[in-house]
Amino acid sequence: MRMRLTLLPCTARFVPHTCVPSAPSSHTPPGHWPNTGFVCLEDGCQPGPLMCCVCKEYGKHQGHKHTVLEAEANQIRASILDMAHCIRTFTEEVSEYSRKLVGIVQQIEGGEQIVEDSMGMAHTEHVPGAAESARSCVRAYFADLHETLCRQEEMALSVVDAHVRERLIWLRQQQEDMTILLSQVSTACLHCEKTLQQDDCRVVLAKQEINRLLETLQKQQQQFTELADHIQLDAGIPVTFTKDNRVHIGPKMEIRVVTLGLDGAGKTTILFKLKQDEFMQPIPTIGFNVETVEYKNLKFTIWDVGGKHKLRPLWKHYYLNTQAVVFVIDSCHRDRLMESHSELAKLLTEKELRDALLLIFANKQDVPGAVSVEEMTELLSLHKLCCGRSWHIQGCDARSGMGLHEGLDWLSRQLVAAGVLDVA
Ligand SMILES: Nc1nc2c(ncn2[C@@H]2O[C@H](COP(=O)(O)OP(=O)(O)O)[C@@H](O)[C@H]2O)c(=O)[nH]1
Ligand SMILES: [Mg+2]
Repeated sequence: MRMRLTLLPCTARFVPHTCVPSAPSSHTPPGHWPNTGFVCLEDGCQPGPLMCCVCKEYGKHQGHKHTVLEAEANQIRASILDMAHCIRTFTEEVSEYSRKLVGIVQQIEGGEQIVEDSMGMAHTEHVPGAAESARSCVRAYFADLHETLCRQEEMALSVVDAHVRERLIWLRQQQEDMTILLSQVSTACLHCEKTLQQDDCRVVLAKQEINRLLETLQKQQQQFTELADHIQLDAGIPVTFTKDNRVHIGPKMEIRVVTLGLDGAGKTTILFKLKQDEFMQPIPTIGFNVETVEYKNLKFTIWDVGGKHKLRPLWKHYYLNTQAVVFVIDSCHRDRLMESHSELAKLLTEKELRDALLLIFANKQDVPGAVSVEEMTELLSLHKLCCGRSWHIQGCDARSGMGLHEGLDWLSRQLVAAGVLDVA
């Protein structure tokens, strides 16, 4: 909010306050001031404080506190002089402020300035003001953005072109294969037809060859059926965009996720729960489990790496090309929270995980007394720890599956800018 000065009303602004003496009293001749000599000090008499001997003793100022006129006048003169000093300082301050205002307006607007060149010749030069500099800054930012977008668009188009090229090569190869297959089938048919019309001896002699031919045809038919079952002939090219403007082609976008956390936090249980309620191995994970979990238009390849102390140095081998880290914390194990905190802090310093999303599962929320998401955020100082990266904490119960899909939803929202359906 901008502050403004409250100005005096126009009429009052330049009118100095003057002390008007009271009108002559009734016992003085008109046009003459009474022989005052005194000044009344009573509050009620301030509009007419002058006192003559008559009104002091017998008139309206009788018995009032008073002072000598000369002393009072001198005191007023002294205070006017004091005030004059203050007014001078005040005027200087206002003038200085006004000068600064003029300077600031000039600095914002910019303008012509006289400068001397190396030959000592004076000429005018345009000096950009703050407004122009701010506009240039905005233009530079958007030009840069535009350039980046153009580059990203080129890359995305080249991905589409490469996909189309490969697909067309494959389809043409298929066309050729089908033409060859058809000609082989028709040659075999002709051969069979010819054999049918031959005499018995030749038919019998051709038996082996015909069997070989029929066998080959059967194999080819089987291969063709398998191929036709697996391949969907669809001209569609489904496109998905990631948040960093990369393009993905295909019905599902593949995401590489690594699940980390202390041993016993529930990583394997989460993985197996996501993998459709599969039976969970009751044994601790020694090496790693890897599973593909499909969810909406995403295909997560989840690496579940053992969390025992000795295995933690191995975690780093799983970081490369990881788009998201799922860090699992056992919410009912308060005395291990600090250990989780220090492992998480280490992870966040890893260069290869710099751009990875971070999803924290506060697991085992079903256990009474479990640390809530809010408390966990506070206890692990997550806002401070994860500052500057995309992170989210999600409460969950891996046994029932509560909260797991919400976590995947968050990941999908972070990764996909526009999906196949959004763009269509
Ligand atoms: N009550 C409860 N127990 C869980 C939960 N998730 C995992 N567990 C149990 O915690 C133990 C360790 O789980 P596990 O998945 O092997 O942990 P990991 O070492 O991180 O892979 C197992 O006995 C699980 O049954 C949960 O959400 N609630
Ligand atoms: Mg495990």
